[in-house]
Amino acid sequence: MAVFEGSFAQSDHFKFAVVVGRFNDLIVNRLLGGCQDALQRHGVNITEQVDYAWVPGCFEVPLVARKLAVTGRYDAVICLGAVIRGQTPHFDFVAGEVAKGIAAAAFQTGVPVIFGVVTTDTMQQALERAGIKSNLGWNYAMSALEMGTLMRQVKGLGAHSYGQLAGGSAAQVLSGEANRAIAPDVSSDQIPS
Ligand code: INI
Repeated sequence: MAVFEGSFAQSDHFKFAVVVGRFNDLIVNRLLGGCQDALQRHGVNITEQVDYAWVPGCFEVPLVARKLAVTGRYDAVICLGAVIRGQTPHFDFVAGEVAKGIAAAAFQTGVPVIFGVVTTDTMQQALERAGIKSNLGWNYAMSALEMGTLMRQVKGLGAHSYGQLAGGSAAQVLSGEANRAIAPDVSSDQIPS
């Protein structure tokens, strides 16, 4: 039996990217602070081991997250943003697109892309999640550490092991052909295995 589980240590050789949507910067700056605090307290040098990208808002986050993930340089990409319903009628579009885009970026590249986007009805709720009560930036960093360490564990597994774990003939899921089907514009040597 194999049990794969990420940990929160052994992060000294890890590399992370953080993509921040600047919109609602009062909130996102606090999320970024919480995220950096958690990374730092788990042994990550937040200047040398972390790269940062700033984009105008959440809508632009997935494009840059995917671009960074596909380089293969990062153990995880952390996406931070805040979408607040009270401020705009297009909350649903922005929130929906950023969620879909982040999921696609992870799935297409094989790199953990963390959904660190606070979606709330009011600014008060957003503030509560960005430091007044707790700071979800911390949780997003922990997810990145956990997924980064987990992916290093499973990276060496061949298709045979995957088939066994999935309980069947899922080996082809890891093949270049399948990757090309979900990410036709990314050549297979760019997709981290
Ligand atoms: N971007 C956000 O990150 N959060 C929001 O709440 C938001 N609202 O409410 O409009 C928002 N809009 C900007 C959007 O992400 C794009 O930057 C913009 O539409 C340009 O493409």
